[in-house]
Amino acid sequence: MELFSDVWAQALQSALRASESYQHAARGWEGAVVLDWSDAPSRASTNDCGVYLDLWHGDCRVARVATSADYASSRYVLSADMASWLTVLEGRMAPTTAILRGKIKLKRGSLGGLMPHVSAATELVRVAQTVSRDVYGATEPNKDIAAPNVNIRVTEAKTQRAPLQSTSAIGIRFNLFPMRLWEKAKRLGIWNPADIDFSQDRMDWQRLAPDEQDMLLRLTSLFQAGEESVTLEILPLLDVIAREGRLEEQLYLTSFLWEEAKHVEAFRRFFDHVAEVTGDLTHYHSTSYRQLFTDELPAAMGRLRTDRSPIAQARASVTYNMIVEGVLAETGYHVYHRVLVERGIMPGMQRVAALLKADESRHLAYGIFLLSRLVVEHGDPVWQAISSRMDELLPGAIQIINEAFAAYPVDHRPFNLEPEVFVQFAMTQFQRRFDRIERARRQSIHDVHALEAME
Ligand code: MN3
Ligand code: FE
Repeated sequence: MELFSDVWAQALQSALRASESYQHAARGWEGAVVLDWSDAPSRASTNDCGVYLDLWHGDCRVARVATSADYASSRYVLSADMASWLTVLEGRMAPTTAILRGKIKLKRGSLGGLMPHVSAATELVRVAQTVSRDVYGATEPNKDIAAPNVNIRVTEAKTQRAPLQSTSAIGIRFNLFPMRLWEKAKRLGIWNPADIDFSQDRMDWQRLAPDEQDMLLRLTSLFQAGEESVTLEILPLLDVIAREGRLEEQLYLTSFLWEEAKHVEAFRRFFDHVAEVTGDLTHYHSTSYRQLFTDELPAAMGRLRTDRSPIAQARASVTYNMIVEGVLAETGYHVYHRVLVERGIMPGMQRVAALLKADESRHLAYGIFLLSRLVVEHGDPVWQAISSRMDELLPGAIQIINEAFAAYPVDHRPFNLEPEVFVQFAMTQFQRRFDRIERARRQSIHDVHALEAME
């Protein structure tokens, strides 16, 4: 009895047909999928080592070992080596993460088309996990790793401050990575939102089509609420770093907070002086958006008030830096900036987007540094916490992109924007950073400080 056999395919079909949660999650899904085993030893041609699933509105109509014709007619071919399939089937990596990290490759079909069906894919994999356990005896997903409450080396909240550093023999270590970021922040982060001239922007705004205005209002309201959230939620991290006596990091983090505050100001100036809207904008905030910004971010950051463990710090930084800043803010500003530049409109907001991108790249560089330092200092338990936190949040983050586009007809999207553009950019950046942090498992603290100041 093997994975990717006919018996496995049929067991999977029965389990899918018996699963109410799959039927519900996949009710909007139409189209066949081939799950391809790329390094199968029996492989004679490129098209004969996969399982074909004909999936239709929550049903699995056919399941069998895929034929060449199945490969050619399927909407999606998802391909991976056995090690990667097992990572997913044993619950060690979420399917979305596996696709985004390139562990599972899309040999056929578009990522953009798959995105609206994140929950269907997740349910399918969950069912496949139970089948693999029953039929194949695969191990239970590692609950210890996934559980949010794992703590290692929990240190009691210090009530006493570490001795002052700048008057000690240590002084300030200008060569450390955070000090190099601080130097950059003092040169590049001193722009003033109040100095930006929005007069041309206002004229350009009035000439936009209603759906284009709606799209820009939507994106800006997501940016605005996001920037306010990160400004409010960064404080517990500053407190942890201060109490650990990491002076150089604390110096840099003062610029981090000040920059987030200016981002809040800059977007509000757009609403006040360009779009001239006064009403409530929260109707643009979708379910997944609220989940991340109202629940996950405040919970992960707020936890640092009572739990300063490396695991809690890692989960907070993944949420704040990797997901909110890395997947969402940076991608959003990149696409927003490109749209305005390509249309040659709103020079004031072009400048805002360019400045924000530069500021955020320093924030992300700090996030990568912090996570790498935690991995070097505390080893694999922290790496596992990072990886499982990314799995928890990535599907929802992608869902936010998808939900932002749901308001517009597929064949008539404002500015001809495709969700695919966002996802591709986010994926490339995300992979690069994930790999960077993973390298820290084999590195020393010296290597981590030798990071490029601008990644
Ligand atoms: Mn910001
Ligand atoms: Fe930021």
